[in-house]
Order: sequence, then structure tokens, then C-alpha cells
Amino acid sequence: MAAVAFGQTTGKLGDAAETTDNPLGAVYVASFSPKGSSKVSGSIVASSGPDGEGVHFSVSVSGLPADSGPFGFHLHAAPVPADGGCNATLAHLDPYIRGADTPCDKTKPETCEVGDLSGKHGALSGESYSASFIDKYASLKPGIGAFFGNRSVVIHLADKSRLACTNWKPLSDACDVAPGPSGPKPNSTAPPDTSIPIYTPPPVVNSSTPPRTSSLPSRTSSPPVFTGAAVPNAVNDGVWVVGSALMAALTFFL
Ligand SMILES: [Cu+2]
Repeated sequence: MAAVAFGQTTGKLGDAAETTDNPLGAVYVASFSPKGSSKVSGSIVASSGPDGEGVHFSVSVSGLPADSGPFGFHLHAAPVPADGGCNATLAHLDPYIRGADTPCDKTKPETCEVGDLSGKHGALSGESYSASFIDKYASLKPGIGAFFGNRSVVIHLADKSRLACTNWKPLSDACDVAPGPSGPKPNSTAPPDTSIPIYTPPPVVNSSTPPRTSSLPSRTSSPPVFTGAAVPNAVNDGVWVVGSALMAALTFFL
């Protein structure tokens, strides 16, 4: 078993299949921003390749630590959790069960882990790095093993420790309406927009309450009008009572 694993040069399930049915127009972005000890910022944009064949990656990142590269980067199997811990992203996206023990031979990319982007296309280097390439084996079609839209990407230091990580997020919908730079803006402002309406209802309720409150006093003031009208009656009654008493007293005295 060990010998088989040691000599393994492709996945236990065979070579990776080229993806030819990536949804046209599908775009996902992985955005990096400084966090903790990482100063990495920028993004990797992934979009379906021409005619749905393969996935086009456009890498543009900065803030890489000087002289600490080359920086491997991979599609990892699990998303980054809320606490941002890169170790929770588990291992590379590897639907063909190849493993990472044997380095990828970039002349035979079909034998590499699907998620081993740097192994197939070169590692990041320098403090800023930009590159674009098409990976024939990654997928933006949800539901298959090579799909990475619900997963993460991790940038490593030369010693393979995890420098930075972030999740892929779909921009397809935004791009259908307004492609390019305006795509990220609606997406990034969407959470605030969603939260604002949640906070808005209370003010609306409050603003509608004053009218009700102001109408109550008028109703409250109305009864006093009737009460006031009743008071004269009571006074009149009282006058009659007092008058009757006086008459009775006079009758007794007389
Ligand atoms: Cu990795």
C-alpha cells in the first residue's frame, strides 16, 4: 500500500477530467483584506472559460511578505469559518483523491490535485503579484466534486504554513446586470442594505405611534367636554337639592 501511494502520480480515481460545461457568465471572486498578521489584499476572480471550457482565473494580490515566497495557493476543500481560521479549510480540493505528498508535475496537470493552482500554474512571488490563466479541471458548475464556488482559497508561505485565506463568493447575478467593477459593489453593500430595513421598521412604528398618541389626547379631551357638560347638570341638580333643603328648612321654621 505504501509503495503504491509513494509511486502514485495521479488520483486514485484517475486523471482529472477537463470541465466543459461551466455555466456561461458564472463569476466568483475571492477577496483578500488585511487580517491578523496577514497584510494580503486584493482578489482572485474566477470565471467560466470560453464556451464553458475550464475556468479562467485572474489573480491580483499585494501585501505579500517580502522574501517569504514563493507563495503556493490552492483551492481548499472547506470554506473559511466565521472565526477566519485558515486551518479549518482542510486540505486541497482533491476530488480524484491524489493527495499532496507527490509534487504536482505541471507538464501533466490532469494528474495534479484539482485545487493545486500554484502546482499547475506557478506560485505567487514578490510583494505584489498578478497573473491570469485557465485551469481546465476546476469547475464553476455546482454539484460536482471539482466545483469550488462554495469553498475557499488559501495562500501559503514558502514553508507551507497558511498566510491568508478567504471564501469564494458568486458574482454571476451582479455581472448579469452590470458586469465589471459595479459587480462587487452591489454584493458588498447587500448586507448593509439587508440590515438597514431591519432597523428601519422600529422608526416607522415610532413615527406612526405619535399620530396615534396625538389622536388619543383629542379623544381624551372629548370626554372632559361631556364631563364638563355634565357638571353644570350636576350643579343644577345640586342647586335644586340645596333649594329643596332650604325650602324644607323654611317649612320647618315656619
Ligand atoms: Cu493550500
